[in-house]
Amino acid sequence: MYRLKATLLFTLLFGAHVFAQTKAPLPVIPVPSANQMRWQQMEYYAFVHFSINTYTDQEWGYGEDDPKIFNPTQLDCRQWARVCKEAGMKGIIITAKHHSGFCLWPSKFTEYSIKNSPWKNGKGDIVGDLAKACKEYGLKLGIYLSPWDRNSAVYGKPEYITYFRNQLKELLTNYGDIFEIWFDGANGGTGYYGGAKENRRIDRTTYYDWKNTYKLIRELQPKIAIWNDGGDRADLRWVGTEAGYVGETNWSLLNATGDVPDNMLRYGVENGDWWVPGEVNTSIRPGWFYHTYEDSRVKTLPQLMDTYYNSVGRNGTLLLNFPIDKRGLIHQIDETNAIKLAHAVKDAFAVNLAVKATAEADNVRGKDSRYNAGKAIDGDNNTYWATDDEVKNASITINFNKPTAFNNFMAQEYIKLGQRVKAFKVDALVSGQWQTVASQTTIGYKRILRFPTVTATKVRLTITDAKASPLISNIGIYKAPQILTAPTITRNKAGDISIKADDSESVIYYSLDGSTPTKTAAKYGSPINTTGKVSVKAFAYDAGTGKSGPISAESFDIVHKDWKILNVEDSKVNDAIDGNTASAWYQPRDKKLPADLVIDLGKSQDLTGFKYLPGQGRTTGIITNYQFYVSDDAQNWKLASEGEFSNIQNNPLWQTKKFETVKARYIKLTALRNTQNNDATGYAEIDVITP
Ligand code: FUL
Repeated sequence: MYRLKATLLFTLLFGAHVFAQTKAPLPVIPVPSANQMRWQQMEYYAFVHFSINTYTDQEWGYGEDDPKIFNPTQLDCRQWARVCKEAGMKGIIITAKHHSGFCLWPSKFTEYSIKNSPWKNGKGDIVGDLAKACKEYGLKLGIYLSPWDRNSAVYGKPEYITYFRNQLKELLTNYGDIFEIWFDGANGGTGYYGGAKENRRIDRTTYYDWKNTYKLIRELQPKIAIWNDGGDRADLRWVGTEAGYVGETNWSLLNATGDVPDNMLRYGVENGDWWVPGEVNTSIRPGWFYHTYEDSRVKTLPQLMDTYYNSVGRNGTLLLNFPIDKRGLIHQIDETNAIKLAHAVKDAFAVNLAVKATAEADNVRGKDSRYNAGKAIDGDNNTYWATDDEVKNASITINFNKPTAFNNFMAQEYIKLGQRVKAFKVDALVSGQWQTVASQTTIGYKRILRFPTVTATKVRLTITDAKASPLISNIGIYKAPQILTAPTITRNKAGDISIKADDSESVIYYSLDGSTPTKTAAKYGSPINTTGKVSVKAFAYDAGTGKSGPISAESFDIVHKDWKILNVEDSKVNDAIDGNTASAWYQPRDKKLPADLVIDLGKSQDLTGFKYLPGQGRTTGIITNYQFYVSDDAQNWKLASEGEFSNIQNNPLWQTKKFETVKARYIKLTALRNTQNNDATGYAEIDVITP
């Protein structure tokens, strides 16, 4: 009894004293929910886009295509899961229903699904197959259910919400745990709508009654993370682009209410009152759906590596899309490149040089060993270096004790107690002198910086500003191997081909006949003049390491040398046919739609299609609906093609339209509508396709 009392007294006196000195840091609100935390730790997972429009070569199905055309010959969800696993991903989100309304599971509530396709005689269930495959490979499953349904007769009416929720119930009940649900922001517009074929507009803020839809979702799947681009705030946010990056400054916060303009999507809101972390969604190819003509446009290792650093390395997660091909498989090139990324990431972060070093901080919370510098290099995410409450500017120094080369720096905040760091810098002690390697803003869950190799004995992380005492749970210092980039191949109006590598020290080898170049191929020196169709391939070679970079490929059709734009006086209009994708021409401000661009090809040609590239890096003047005419005399025009450039707003890349062969000397592209429903019209390039 006496001993118990003594212990109690001791604890009260001394224990309380120690406790008072080193109270655990209070959270800086808002903080992530357990679901958001679990999701963030996944870091990298896959999207698969597959639907009826895979078979019509479209990005967006209109909702009218016959389910009979959906007939994959080798569909294998286990292949998808194997590739994703080998690619280092932690889950797969499937387009169970894309905008066309076509369902990849046999929904009881519609006939527009695989049950009316020839695949497995209508007895198949792709969502079910994928759920099984994910289980087998230890991956989590996510669902994309398009709120917009271009097939449904009741889309736009209140009955559709019941239909939509019925489908949600099927998907969230029958396939086990779902880690994420994805509701795309493209909502309303033209569609088949059960034969009505009309334009249906909805009010994105009210139509779906998200509040009650979320309630239903959380009841069915308590551990889910909800991604929503429009409507009410959900758990995760879009980063405002599909190009594969989030802002360098990236707060995992938004405000619970109010509009979310692009800059908030990109950078978050520093003083936001709602935890909404960013997810970087991008495709491994230009499009989300499979198109054979994109086989040579699969993102290469350096491009994927950039995407990785610009997402996972910037406090985001990476949702990388594989377009499933017509066979029902992830294409070999996509597989190869994604696995190369996994190896490169593994190699880059294989050895954390900080682990064997010692660490010291200029301030440690309550001088308590539970919060000392060592906690930032112990490899444990649940421990952290913390400062006293009032200290928002502090340094931690990692001492290698000998000159050590590195080119990557990684830091993580203990975000369970909120995102705090507003600014930081990294210095290196090189030959006894401190040099600043990087000055940056936010850290968040994970921040990775790349820079030219430095050899230093010490590395110092200084938090220069924070919302409250910074809590650093992990620091990583790495020497990542160099990655050679694929050279850029361009052809100007005169037909001169230029090839450029990002690395100025490498040698470029190339071929002009579509064959794969090797080190015995021609060495690039200066621009090569070409007069006709040509298929160029090139790669950079680093003689220092004996390593070759990835091969880049570009195909060019007939040269533009004799092309003239007839209906515009402005000489800058040539930017639309100069072969330089970085330059663009825009119709004068007072020009109303429809707007024409008439081109004289110099002589009569057999044409089988055309290509349009909107101005790059600008969000204005992007044509969505067009007509394409041909003529022999620039007087009498014949319509060769008309339609929409689907998803061009989010993916403003080359648009290819094919048509029946026609002979013509003059072409006319008529812009009917643009992404912003105003009259701006721009062209980075227009090209033709010949047989
Ligand atoms: C976009 C959609 O319109 C695309 O088709 C794709 O599904 C992408 C992930 O989201 O906004």
